Amino acid sequence: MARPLTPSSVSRRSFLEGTAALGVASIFGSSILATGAKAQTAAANANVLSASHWGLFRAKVEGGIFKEIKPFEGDKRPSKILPGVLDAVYSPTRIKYPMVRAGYLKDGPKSDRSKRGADEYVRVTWEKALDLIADEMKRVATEYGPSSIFVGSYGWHSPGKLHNSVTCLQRMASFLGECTMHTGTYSSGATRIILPHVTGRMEHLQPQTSWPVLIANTEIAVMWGADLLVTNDICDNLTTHECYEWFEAFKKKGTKVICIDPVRTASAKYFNAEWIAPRPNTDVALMLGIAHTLMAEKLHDAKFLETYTTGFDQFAAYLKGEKDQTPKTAEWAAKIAGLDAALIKRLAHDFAKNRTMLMGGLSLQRGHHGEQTHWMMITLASMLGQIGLPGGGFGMSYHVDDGGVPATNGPALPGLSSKPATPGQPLAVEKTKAGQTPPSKAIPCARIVDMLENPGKTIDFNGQKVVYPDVRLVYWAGGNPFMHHQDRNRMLKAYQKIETFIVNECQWTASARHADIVLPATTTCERDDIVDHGYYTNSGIIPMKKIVEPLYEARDDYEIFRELSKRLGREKEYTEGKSQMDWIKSFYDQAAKQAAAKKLPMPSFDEFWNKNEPVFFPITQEGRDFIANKEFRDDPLLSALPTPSGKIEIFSKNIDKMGYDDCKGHPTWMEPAEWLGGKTVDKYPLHVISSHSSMRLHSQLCGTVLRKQYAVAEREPCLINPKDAAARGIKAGDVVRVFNGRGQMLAGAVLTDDIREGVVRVCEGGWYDPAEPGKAGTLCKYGDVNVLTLDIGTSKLAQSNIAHTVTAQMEKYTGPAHAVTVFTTPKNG
Ligand code: PGD
Repeated sequence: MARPLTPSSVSRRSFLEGTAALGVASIFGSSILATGAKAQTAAANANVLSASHWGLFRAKVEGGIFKEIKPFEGDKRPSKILPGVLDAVYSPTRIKYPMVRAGYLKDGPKSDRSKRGADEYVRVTWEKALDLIADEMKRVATEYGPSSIFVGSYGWHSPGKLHNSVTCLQRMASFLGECTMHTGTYSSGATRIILPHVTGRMEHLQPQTSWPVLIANTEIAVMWGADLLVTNDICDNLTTHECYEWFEAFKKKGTKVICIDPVRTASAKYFNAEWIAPRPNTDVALMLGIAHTLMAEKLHDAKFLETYTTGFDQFAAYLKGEKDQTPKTAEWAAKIAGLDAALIKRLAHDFAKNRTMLMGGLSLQRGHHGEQTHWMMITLASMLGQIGLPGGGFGMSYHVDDGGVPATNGPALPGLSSKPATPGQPLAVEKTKAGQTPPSKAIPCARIVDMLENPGKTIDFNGQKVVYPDVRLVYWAGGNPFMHHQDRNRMLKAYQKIETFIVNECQWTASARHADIVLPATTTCERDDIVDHGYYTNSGIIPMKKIVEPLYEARDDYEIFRELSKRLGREKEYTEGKSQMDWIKSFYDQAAKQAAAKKLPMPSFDEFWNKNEPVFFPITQEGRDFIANKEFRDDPLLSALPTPSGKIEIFSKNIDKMGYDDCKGHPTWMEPAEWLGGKTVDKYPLHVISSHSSMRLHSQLCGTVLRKQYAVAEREPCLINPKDAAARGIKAGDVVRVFNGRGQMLAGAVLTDDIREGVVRVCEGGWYDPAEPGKAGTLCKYGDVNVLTLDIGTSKLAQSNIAHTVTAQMEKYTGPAHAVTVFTTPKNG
């Protein structure tokens, strides 16, 4: 049942502190001006329906203050972290005013950049801040060419089809010329590059065999590096957590679940799963051991392999060890994965004898040679021969965005485009000397630090060459690079090379604290928007009405970039003559047109908006009965896959032709740079994994009252096996130092048998809190795990991040006391 969530913290703290200091009228006054004449005004007393990454909710507003948040009645499992959405609006970490780093205000791009992170901030007017940015963008674009401006700005920002901060930024930047973008994601960077070579598709974006089909047919579900229960709490756009109803039914049916994960996850416990805990980063070896057993015992489906796949022979030769004299037996795999060979053989037998669904999580591919994991999983599923059968095969997104929930036939809701309809002539042209290869327009997102360090360097990427641009200005809106990127200390130094770093943010994140110019952005609660429900299911359209007027001097990203476009002489091109409400209505009307063609009734926009209720579309029978790859199985010729052979490519000629030493023509086990069987363990004997937290979304909401529920000794929790803790004299609740050659951080020890010996877990997303700001190598006082991680690409193929490939050491912390200070406003802020 949905119940009101009223964090005791809400009435307290910063909002009232803020109003006391400034007076409500002055706060609202400046904000109203900021949002422009066309913006709607939030009612002083109201119940407003709106949406967040954590679900749909109703907001109670009294006297212009957001007082209470209540999950939507139709939410199947309201998120326990919804109170954080309210708290984030009034959090002491809110950025209140446009701010400029003192050194930058004095010396501009020639400032002492080693002061980033350490310098004080100075409050400036919006006019001043916007003029500074526009002038600097024009200067860099004309002096060095538009590619010297990086607007890749990767990040999860907030849901909403209009105020997509990344899109707004790139729309404005398009007027300058071709600025540098990113390609790929930190999330699925390896799989999205490898799988189009294997099945012709990004499998994690495909509809999955539906849960009703799994309930009726699956005999074994293997949750492999996937914590369905935790990561389905959030959604890229909007969820009402439908999947949890199906989880319950699946559990009731009593289907066997196996969780393969170094951590006994929340899902393992919920589904009463058999827990198998291999050494981190050894899943490919484990899969190879299973595959070898299948082949050796003739349990593999030779007919399926012949009809639907290509290249099994080359792979079989590798399994047998024909070239390397190393058969990939269960015994071989057992040594690598730290498991029993008998268990690996049993898995092969059980998978072959039962209808088995392999559910691969994205964490698997966030490691060195991450391309291999999902490729090998599909190879294993091919050997089992159940792809396209009800309840069998593989699925790569059961862990996120309600994957597997039956779909509707609802319309797609369009949103603002990063490309204006009539951009006009670019304001600047690229400067390339004769004979010089022009820089690439986009770089693989996780290679940004390498790019900053090495302008002009050429790297391999998926059969192509990428030439790094000489980036002088970085603009981020809607992401937190000083959280999401690996090897913080290397990053800190690389960022000192750029002349200007600009950040639009709602919160004083570490990224904002390292920027030269910081602009305060509204949260979703302070602006009007619209969003679609269900990432894979198109199951509804939700009005996101403004709940309260923008706090302090926060402005919407859309308006910030409109103002910057105006300064570039392109305001009309940016707005296309539309107000915010015109855009929102136009998105809705386009969806309504599609819906009418599908005979799905939708109210008029005015009715929808004024009623302030969602529009939902019904699940279809096709959605309920959906079986992934059924068409391919039924007719492999007419429904051939979009690969060169039309089949599943266990051997890819295209990849083989690239000649990469770190990504061969078929799935291969390659030792990761750091792992429990590797060389680094002599000094750093613990493998660190950084799963996604159940209490926030990446770094979002880390600055809120929710932290009280999970922080240990005020730090990010670090799970450690009691045996590893005892060997180090560590007790539950101790402050520990986790360190390796790249960095060091404090954390709070949590002793648990739910983690494999030799492995520790610190969730990603903890805010970076340097003891000596601006100094590389300094201790992180809170627990940003990316001070420890390694920043190299998965391979030449995908060049994605390898956040889960890292070893470290841990000790009880006995050094000087350090208060955590990142969850406050910086001086003058
Ligand atoms: P978020 O914390 O979601 O992380 O990296 P990402 O940068 O997406 O950052 C979003 C930021 O946008 C927040 O700071 C938020 O305040 C801000 N924001 C929200 N709404 C708005 C808005 O309307 N306007 C503006 N201007 N800002 C807004 C996530 C990335 O981290 C991802 S996707 C993955 S999968 C990776 N995972 C790992 C991992 O597993 N392990 C490690 N060690 N590291 C990882 N990093 C990656």
